Amino acid sequence: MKISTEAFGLGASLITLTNAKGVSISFTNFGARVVNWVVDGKNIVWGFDSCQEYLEKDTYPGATIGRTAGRIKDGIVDINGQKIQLNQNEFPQTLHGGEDSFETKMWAYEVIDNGDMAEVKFYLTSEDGANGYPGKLDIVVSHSFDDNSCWAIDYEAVSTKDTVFNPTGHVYFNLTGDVSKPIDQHRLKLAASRMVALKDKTEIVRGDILDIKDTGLDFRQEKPMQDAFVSGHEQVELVGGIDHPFLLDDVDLDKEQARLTLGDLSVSVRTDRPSLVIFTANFGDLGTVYRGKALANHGGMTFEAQVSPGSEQISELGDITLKAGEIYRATTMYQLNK
Ligand code: FUC
Repeated sequence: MKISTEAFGLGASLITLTNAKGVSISFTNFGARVVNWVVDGKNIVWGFDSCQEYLEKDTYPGATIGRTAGRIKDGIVDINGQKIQLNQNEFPQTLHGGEDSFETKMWAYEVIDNGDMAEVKFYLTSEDGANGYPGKLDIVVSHSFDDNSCWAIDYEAVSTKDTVFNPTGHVYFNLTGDVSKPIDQHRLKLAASRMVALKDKTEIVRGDILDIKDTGLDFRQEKPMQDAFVSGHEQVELVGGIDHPFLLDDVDLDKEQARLTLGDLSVSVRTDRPSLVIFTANFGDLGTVYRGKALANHGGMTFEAQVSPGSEQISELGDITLKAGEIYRATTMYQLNK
């Protein structure tokens, strides 16, 4: 593995790993995020050119999200029967762990070269009470990349107090390499026959799980994203695309859960988390400029592996409690095929 490091602004680094196939992937310790994934000259993930640009435009793309990914209604969680108020950065909700969370932190890091695989390990301590979350939390997020072009994210964390923890990775893909082109013609295969319904434009959960078999949101047979966008499905109409937790039918790290394809390029997703939040960048005509190109509506899509948001309202979704001293572990992998 070829490894290079350069300055990325505000004292941060950009670390680039290039494998034997000539595919490269870059990470920065600002938000422990992925910035570039370049195959045949095409950059297939959203990214900016410096930390400053993330702060000016959007701090979420590619970032490690935490302590809790997605929206928590009224920012209230129940820990051991006690109601805890979290920072309400999308008032009255908590989004992605509250304001200035993992995505804007400078993480410590080290790079480990194992020959046909290299690993960038990011370290962060989140103080007891940060954004209202109990417990001092030590987190390690490891991004590894190998000669088969498999990018894996491993999470490990431990808290000094009982708390809640549900991180994710916020990479946006656009396999055209150009964010001004919508992902409508990307084909998706997704092993999910159920999805969590959203209530209204606040995008908190409604309280029910929807059977999506044979609807516009059923991707068990591969089909273009466009088919969902024009399906007229009430949940698609509500948010102008997809911004939903899909519940995986068979949670198993060894199984392909999702595959996004455009032409001869595809990315398959594996995870040990029970759901994938797919967000199709329903930003309308916002037009944020990435690498000189103005973002189109549906100019990218995420696969945010996590326990589905809304577990406070729907217990079937899982439990995001992390007990004091218990080790949290999770893994998600993105495999590039071409
Ligand atoms: C995703 C979405 C949200 C939000 C954010 C930036 O996780 O679920 O709606 O816009 O990212």
